[in-house]
Amino acid sequence: MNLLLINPYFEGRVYTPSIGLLVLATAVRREMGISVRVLEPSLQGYSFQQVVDIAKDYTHVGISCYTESRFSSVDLAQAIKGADHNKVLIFGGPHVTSLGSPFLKEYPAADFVIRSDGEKALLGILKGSDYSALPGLVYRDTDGQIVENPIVRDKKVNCLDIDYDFIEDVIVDWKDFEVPGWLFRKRHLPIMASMGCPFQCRFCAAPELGGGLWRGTEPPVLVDHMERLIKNRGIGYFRFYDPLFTANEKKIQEFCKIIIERKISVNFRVDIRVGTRKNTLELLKKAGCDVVGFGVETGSDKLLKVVGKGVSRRQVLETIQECKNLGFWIIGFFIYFFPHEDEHDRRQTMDLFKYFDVLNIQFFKIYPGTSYYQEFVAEKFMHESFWLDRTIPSDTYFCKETFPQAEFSMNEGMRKIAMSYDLINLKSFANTFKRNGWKGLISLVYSAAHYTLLRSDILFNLKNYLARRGMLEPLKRLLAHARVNPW
Ligand code: B12
Ligand code: SF4
Repeated sequence: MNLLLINPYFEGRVYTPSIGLLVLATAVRREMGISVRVLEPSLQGYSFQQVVDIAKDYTHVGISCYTESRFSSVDLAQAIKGADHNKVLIFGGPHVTSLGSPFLKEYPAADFVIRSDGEKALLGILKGSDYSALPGLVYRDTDGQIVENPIVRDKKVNCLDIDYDFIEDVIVDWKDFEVPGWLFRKRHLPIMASMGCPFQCRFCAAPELGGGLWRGTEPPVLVDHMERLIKNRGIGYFRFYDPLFTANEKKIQEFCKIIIERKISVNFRVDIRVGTRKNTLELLKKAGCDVVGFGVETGSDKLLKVVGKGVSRRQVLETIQECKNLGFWIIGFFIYFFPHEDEHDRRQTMDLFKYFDVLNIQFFKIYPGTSYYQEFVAEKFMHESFWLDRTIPSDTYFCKETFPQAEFSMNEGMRKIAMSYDLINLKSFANTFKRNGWKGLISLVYSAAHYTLLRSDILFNLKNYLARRGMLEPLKRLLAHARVNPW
């Protein structure tokens, strides 16, 4: 018996190996001693067919399924099952956690779905335990009826003690590319010390996935763990991927104080929440946290209320100011094109861009399990079958093509996002230089040309023309290979 775990993205998109798959791989190898392999095709350069071929050597195959990767994960499962009917195929991850039994019903190639934390049920399947006792397991009983076991969430954090050897080829040179240049000289490592989030943002699936439960690691345990990684792997910079690192500020202050007392020389990045207290920020900075990210999402008070962010524009500005005063490198996460967003809201959002060192602007997408999805179902804009419909793109943007009530088409939205990046680059020369060093000048010329071409529709029309003739994707691949990205 052996196990292959796959994150089925085949081109770009994934920058960091999945910590969830590492948690599962570590747990299975530790407890059962069987051979386990983790595949990150997008990061390791494996094609779809290569993954199908590798799977031939494994008895059990686990596939992680995000909403974006729902079709590629199913196609992969079907190809693997098609090559050998005896393979046991297990699905887990956010998309199937939200969907549960309808997913298993629709796709016979899937033998099991595991909802939420996967370790216990996965180990149970491998050990041949009684299915009815496995938490979060969705399976077919002897009569072929689908049974859905309740989710039971462990209070213990499972994401800390993972074995990075499973993806050594990826991790050895892994970098968080959003940080200032001087941090690039250090050895980077993605890490996670807490799970879940107690907040209720309406666009996010976290409230449903984690049941509102936040679980954290005790500060001394976390620092010991970091010291081991510094010593054994030569790590100089940790990127914490915790959904909300600062959920318990008392614990975070204790964590910082231990680092300071032990005089550990390390840098790290965490995601904070708007409203994080000044003394917590001060301690973080002192302990070596030079980079903070935070999800602002929108600069409009109206929308901050509608999306349930629980903070105001004034609080956003205060947190920005405090971070600036303390000298943090700050990364802002924003979302464009929420339902009912208008040009005034977007201008208010854009007005905040100038304060950030790095921006991450996303096109609003609908995910199952979110409050927006429930609202759309109630208003009959969507139905459960939406997620199974192949005519709907895997990226579920709130765009005209998919939702007639949306303001923009996908192309129009993408163009607005690209133009926002260019504009902000042009408007804040100082930041551009700070971000890109001597390459800043090239970056400014590039943004000016890109913006002009987009505005005058030349690039936009060219892109559409190429897409219609099926030439856009090959060209994009070629340019990506040459490390040029004009889109
Ligand atoms: C941290 C995080 C990230 C990090 C990932 C860090 C890492 N290297 O793992 C980064 C920033 C890279 C990221 C990227 C993305 N993310 Co994200 N992310 C989160 C976040 C905040 C926490 C996730 C978490 O707690 N992970 C902890 C680990 C231990 O859990 P896990 O990965 O989920 O794995 C466990 C279970 O899901 C399950 N499981 C997972 N896979 C499998 C497979 C099998 C076979 C089994 C049995 C079980 C199983 O078992 C695992 C161990 O218990 C959540 C929101 C939240 N608060 O929950 C969003 C979230 C999961 N992300 C989301 C999305 C959309 C994405 C992206 C697609 C965004 C994008 N467009 O680029 C990418 C996809 C990346 C990928 N597939 O590789 C959505 C998912 C919604 C959905 N239905 O698909 C969420 C819910 C946020 C949201 N918008 O609602 N993300
Ligand atoms: S967006 Fe962030 S703060 Fe809001 S519910 Fe999701 S993980 Fe929590």
